[in-house]
This record gives sequence, C-alpha cells and structure tokens, in this order.
Amino acid sequence: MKTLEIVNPPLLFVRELLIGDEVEKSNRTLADLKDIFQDKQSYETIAPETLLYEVYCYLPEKEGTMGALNFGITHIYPGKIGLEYFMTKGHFHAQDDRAEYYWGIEGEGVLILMDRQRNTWGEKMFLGSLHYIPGGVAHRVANTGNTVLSFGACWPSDAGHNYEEIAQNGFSARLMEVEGIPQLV
Ligand code: S6P
Ligand code: ZN
Repeated sequence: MKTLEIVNPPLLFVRELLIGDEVEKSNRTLADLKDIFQDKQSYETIAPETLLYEVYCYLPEKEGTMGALNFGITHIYPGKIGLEYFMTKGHFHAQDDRAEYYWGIEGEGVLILMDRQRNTWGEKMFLGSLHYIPGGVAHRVANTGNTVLSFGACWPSDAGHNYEEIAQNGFSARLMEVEGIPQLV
C-alpha cells in the first residue's frame, strides 16, 4: 500500500454476495451432515451430494491470529429431512469464550442457540435481524422458508470451531415443522 494512495477495497458486499479475489468458498452436502438429522429413513431417500449450504469467507489474517476478525456469508438452501429443516452443522468455538455476530440478509430462518448448561432457544432470522452470540454458546441456523436463507457472520480469527461436541451430543432440542410451523422440540 502506497502512502496517500486511494485504492479500491479488497471486498464488495452487495446484497447477499461477498465478492473479492481472496474470498474462499466451501460447500456442505447432505453427506457432510450425516448423523446430524434425526430421520434416518428420510435421509436415505435424498441424494448424499445434495447441496445444503455454501459459505463464502474472508479470512484476512492467519486463522488463530488474536485481535483479527473474519467475515462470512452463508446461503442455506430450502428443504427438509423428514420434519427437520436444512441447517448448518453448528458449533461451539474452540476458544470457548469468543463471541460472534450473525445477521439476516434474505429468506427466513431460526438461529438455534445452546449454552453450556444445554439450554436451547431460538431467534428468528430475516432481512435486518441482528444476533449477538456470546462466548460459550453453540450456534446453528435452520432455513424455515421456501427460498434461500442468507446470513452474515463476523467472528474473531482466533475463535476456531469445535464441531466434535455437537457431532457427539447434538443440541438439546431440534427445530422441526410441527403442525406447519417451526418449533423447538
Ligand atoms: C463461523 C461462523 C459461520 C459458520 C457457517 C457454517 O464461526 O459461525 O461462518 O461457519 O455459517 O456453519 P457451520 O456450523 O457449519 O460452521
Ligand atoms: Zn461461530
């Protein structure tokens, strides 16, 4: 960077799109979420390569850098396995006390939160919803609508991901469609 020069930013964030040379993309298919959904019979009827969600991330510093911030946009496709909505894997942070912001960009969903005492609750997500996720709280998002759900995230670069605990013990409640509406059961 040259002193006094005015340059273009490295990133554009336009509606639901995160654009830039250094943006990294990852996909999660149904096979990546094997064992996460309750209804094993319905799971078997859907192709394992079905795309559940995509994540676009900007990680400006090396993962683990204290004081740095990561930025990401997630797009979850609409769908269900049995009565359970397409959702993210969900995680605690590896550095358990690290917090995070999520915000809704398009579509409809629920942010599912669970604290260390395994109390689970939800916050509705929609365009303009803003969610503070304190440290020590596991987070997962489910798409409860008929269109793509897109949301943003900003988290400390040294937070890391602890997926194992959720893979082993799950959340203490599941977001299911009950009598036509999303409910934690
Ligand atoms: C990272 C942040 C998000 C998620 C993304 C996918 O801390 O919470 O970028 O990684 O929404 O969810 P998951 O649970 O599969 O990582
Ligand atoms: Zn997180």
